[in-house]
Amino acid sequence: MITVKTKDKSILSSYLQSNKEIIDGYLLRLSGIPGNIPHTLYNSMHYSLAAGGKRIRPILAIASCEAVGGRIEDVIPAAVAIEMIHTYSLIHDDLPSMDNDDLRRGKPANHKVFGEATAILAGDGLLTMAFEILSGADNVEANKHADRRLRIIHEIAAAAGPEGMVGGQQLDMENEGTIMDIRELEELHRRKTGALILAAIRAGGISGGATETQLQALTDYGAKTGLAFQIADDILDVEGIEQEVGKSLGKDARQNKSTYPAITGLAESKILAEKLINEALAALDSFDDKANHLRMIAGYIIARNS
Ligand code: GRG
Repeated sequence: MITVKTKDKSILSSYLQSNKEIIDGYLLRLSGIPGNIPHTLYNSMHYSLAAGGKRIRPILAIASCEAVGGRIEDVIPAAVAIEMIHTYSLIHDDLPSMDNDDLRRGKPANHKVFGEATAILAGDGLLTMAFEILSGADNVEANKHADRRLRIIHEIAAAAGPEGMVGGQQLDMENEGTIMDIRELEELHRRKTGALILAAIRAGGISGGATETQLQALTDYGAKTGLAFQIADDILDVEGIEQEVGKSLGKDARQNKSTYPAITGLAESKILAEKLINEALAALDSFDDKANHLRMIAGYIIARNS
């Protein structure tokens, strides 16, 4: 069993909190200037960005950048863009035509407040704005490494797109009510949840100037943590507390969805998640202490309550 020392727990919680505040600051500043955005669309985008969330993807990007000796300012555009893409996916996922959920991040889902049409556009707005930020010419630091920036844009687009998250969502819809085997479920999760988490980790490494060997190790870490994250999410849907998780729970079982607990049972799901996290930690063996935050986050991914 992965045990987290009390000292590590407090280091991790202040690391998560301080980086969440940094990301919140950028997100709300970037989306905080209505500019030429029509008022209602702006309010709808801002509503979901300001609704909270753990910001785990941007924090993983920052920790990966740190692990290879990069500076936080190098990774901020990618970190912020990925959180915008993630937020768009949650808005669209909650729509009546998709997962039909009323609650997200402890608040009414976007379409419950702004209506379906505006919620769709708010998601579209966040997705496209993410690429505006990633490719923006005003980022002096990122401009020094145009090659890295182009690679990051490509990787994030591929992870979010039809071969990644969007494709995963399609598989999820198609498989509702069917019993998937573990291999099919793993493939679905690799696309729907894992691809964007892995892209965050790789974007962090690329931003920080990782060597190809370091990037491969981060990729191994990211693939394992991405899957463990989704298994933990499946477990929370069964065992979590709605006020803490901030979304409707028990839906997977009601909708007859294939999940790890449904297929392998709760106990086996927990063992698998822990095994994946141990493998993720092993992938970081060649890194020095600069990867310690990344190591601590791995434990948090399966111990979280939201
Ligand atoms: C609609 C294109 C499209 C994609 C939707 C991400 C997704 C695909 C759907 C969201 C529903 C879901 C349970 C996805 C699994 C990924 C996941 C665990 C999302 C929640 O991420 P957290 O826990 O949420 O990081 P916060 O609110 O903390 O940001």
